[in-house]
Amino acid sequence: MAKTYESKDILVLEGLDAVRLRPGMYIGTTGLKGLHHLLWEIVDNAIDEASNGFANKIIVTLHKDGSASVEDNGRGIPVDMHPTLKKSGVEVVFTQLHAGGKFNNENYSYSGGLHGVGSSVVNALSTWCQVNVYKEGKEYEVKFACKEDSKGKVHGGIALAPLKEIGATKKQGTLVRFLPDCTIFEECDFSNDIVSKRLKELAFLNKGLQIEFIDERENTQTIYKFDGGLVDFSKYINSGKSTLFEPCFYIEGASKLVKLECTISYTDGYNENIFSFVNNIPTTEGGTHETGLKVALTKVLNDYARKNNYLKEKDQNLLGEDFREGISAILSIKMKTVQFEGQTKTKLGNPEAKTEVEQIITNELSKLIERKEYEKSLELLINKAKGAAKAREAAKKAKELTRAKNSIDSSTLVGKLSSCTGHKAELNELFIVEGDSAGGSAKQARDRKYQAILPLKGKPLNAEKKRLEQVLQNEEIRTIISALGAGIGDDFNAKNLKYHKVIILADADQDGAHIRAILLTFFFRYMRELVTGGYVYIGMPPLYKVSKGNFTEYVYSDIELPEAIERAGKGYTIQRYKGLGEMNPEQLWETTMDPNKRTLVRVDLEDVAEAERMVNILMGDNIEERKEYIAEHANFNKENDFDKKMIQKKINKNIDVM
Ligand code: TSJ
Repeated sequence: MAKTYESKDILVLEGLDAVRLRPGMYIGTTGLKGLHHLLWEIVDNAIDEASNGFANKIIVTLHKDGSASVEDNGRGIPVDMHPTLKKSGVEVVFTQLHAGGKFNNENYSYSGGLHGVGSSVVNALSTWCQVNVYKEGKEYEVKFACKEDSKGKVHGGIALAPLKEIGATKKQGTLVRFLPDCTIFEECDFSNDIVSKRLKELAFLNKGLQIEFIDERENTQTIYKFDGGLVDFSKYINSGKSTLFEPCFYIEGASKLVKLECTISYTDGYNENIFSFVNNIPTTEGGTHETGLKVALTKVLNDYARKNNYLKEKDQNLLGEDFREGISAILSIKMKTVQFEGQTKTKLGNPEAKTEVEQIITNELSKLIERKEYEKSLELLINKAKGAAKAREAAKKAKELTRAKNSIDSSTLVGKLSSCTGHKAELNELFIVEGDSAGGSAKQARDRKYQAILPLKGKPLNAEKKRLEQVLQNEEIRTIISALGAGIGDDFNAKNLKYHKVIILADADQDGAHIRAILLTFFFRYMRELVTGGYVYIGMPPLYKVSKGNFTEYVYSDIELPEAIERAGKGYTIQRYKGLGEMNPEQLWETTMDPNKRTLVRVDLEDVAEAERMVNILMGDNIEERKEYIAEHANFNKENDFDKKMIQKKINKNIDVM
C-alpha cells in the first residue's frame, strides 16, 4: 500500500526533479541569496494571508539545527482533498510546480528573487520540510523529505505519508519548517543580519502587521510592528538627518490595477532618495512607477507654486530635479502581473504603472496640499526647489566659464596667481600655499621660471558636502581650476594641465591638515585623473631647525627631533616653526621649495581615502563624532592620522624627492 503511494508520487514529482537539477532556474543562485530566497518564499505566503486580512501575526524562527520556520495566525492552508489530484490542498501546494512556465518566460525574472517561486520549490530544495495546519479546532501535519529511488537517484520533496489529523488545537494558522539541502546550497547558514533587515522592512511595508523574529542560535527575539507603516519607515530612513518639515506627506490610493502608498519628505541635504517597492519587493533600479511619481510631483508642485505666487508669470516652471533635491520618498505599490527589467531585474517595466501611479498621486497630492497645515511645509519645499534651480543656472554659467579658452591668462580669477614664465607643463609646478604671508614669501623665494604660486586666503570650501555648483562658485576653487587649465568633472583632461606638479603647501597643524584634506577631496571628486595620474604632491615644511655653529638641520617631525639633537651635540639651539609664515623667503626656499633639498610626498589613493575620512568627520553631520575627533587630535596639536601617514611615508623613504 505504502509502496504504491510512493511510486505514484515520484511520477508526479518529476517537476520537482527539474528544480533540483537546475536550481538556478528557479531561485537565481545557490549562494547565500538563493538560500534566503527559500525563506522569503514561505514568508511571502504568510504575508499574503495577512495582506488579505486573515492574519496579523507572523513568527519567523531560525533554529539551531539549521532549519527555518514560519508561522502565521491565518486561516490555515486548505486541507481538503483536491478532486482530481486526489491529495490534500497542503500536499498540492508543496508538490505541484507552478504551471505555465512562470520562471522560464523571458518577461519574468526568475533570478534575483523578485517574487515567489512557489513553496514546492522550497520543498524540492530541502532535506526535509514539515507543515502543520491549525484549522477549525484541529491540527494537521505532513512531512516531506529527500528519498533515494531503486537506481540510487535522490528525489526531493516527497511526502512520507499523506496529510494526517494529529489532534485538537485552539490555534489557527499555518506553520512551515524546512531544512535547506546542503548538497545544493554553497552556503547553508541563514544570516541573522539579512533576515532581520528584511523582516523589519516587511513590517514597515505592512502597517500593523506584527512580525516576530527569533534566532535560537543567538538566543535573540525581536518584534517588528509599525502602526504608522510607511510614515514610520520614512522617519526611520531620515533619522540622523534633519528634515525640512514634519510630518511628511502621506498618500494612499488605488485604481483598478494598482494599490498605492507613498510618503514624501525632504532633508536639508541635496541627494535624491526614492525607495520604491512593488508587491513588497524593492525596486532598486526604479522603473515606471517611480517615473509616475516624479511626473506627478513635478506637475502638482509647479501648479501649486504658480497658484500661490511662488512662481511669477514671467518665471519658468521648475524642473523635476529641482523638486527632488533633498527628497526622501518611499513608494510602495501592489499590482497583479509585474514585469521586471534591468541589470538586476529590479526595475518595474509595466507601462500602465506609470499612468496609474501618476494619476493617483496627482489626485491625492493635489487634495492633500490644499490643507492649511501643509502651507509652511510647502513654502520651505518650494523655496528649496527655487534654490536648486538657481544653483543649476549658476552651474551652467560656471561650467561655461571654465570651458573658456586661455582662461589662465584672460580670466580675472587668476589675479592672485603668480604664474611662471616657462611654458613646459612637464616642468612647471603650481604651489598652492596656505595663507597670504607664506604666499608672499613663496613668491619671493621661488624660481619664477617654472614655479607658480597661488596663495589661499581662507579654507577653501568643503568639496564633499556641497553641490558641484557651489564648489564651483567658491573663488579659491575657481582660481585653482582656471590656473590648472584642464577643466573639471567630465570635461577634465590632464593633457591640458599647465602644471605637472600641483604642490599643496600648508602648515603642519590642524588647520593645515584640514586644508590638505579638503583640497585632496576636491581633486579626487572633480579632477580624479589629477590624483590617479600622480600630479598631486604634499609639500613638507619643517617643524624645527636644530643648529650649532655652522651645523643646521631641519626636522620635519617630532619623531625625528631627538636624532637631530644628537647629531648637533652639546650647545645646540632649536627653533620651532609655528607655521610657514614664520619662515623668511630663503628658509622657505631651502626647506620646502628647492628641488634639491625639499621633500615632496606624492599623493596616492590611500591618502585620499584618509583625507576623505577626516573631511567627513570634520564637516559631516555627526556632531558627536566630530567632537570626539577634535578632542582627540586638535587640543594637543598632535599630528592627525592623515599627517601621521605622510610623515611615516617620508621616514620610510617611500617618497619622491624632486
Ligand atoms: F505557501 C506556504 F505553504 F509556504 C505557506 C502558506 C507558508 C506559510 C507560513 C503560510 C501559508 C499560508 C497560506 N498562510 N495562510 C494561507 N492561507 C491559505 O492558503 C488559504 C486559506 C483559506 C482559503 C480559503 O479560501 O478558505 C484560501 C487560502 C489560499
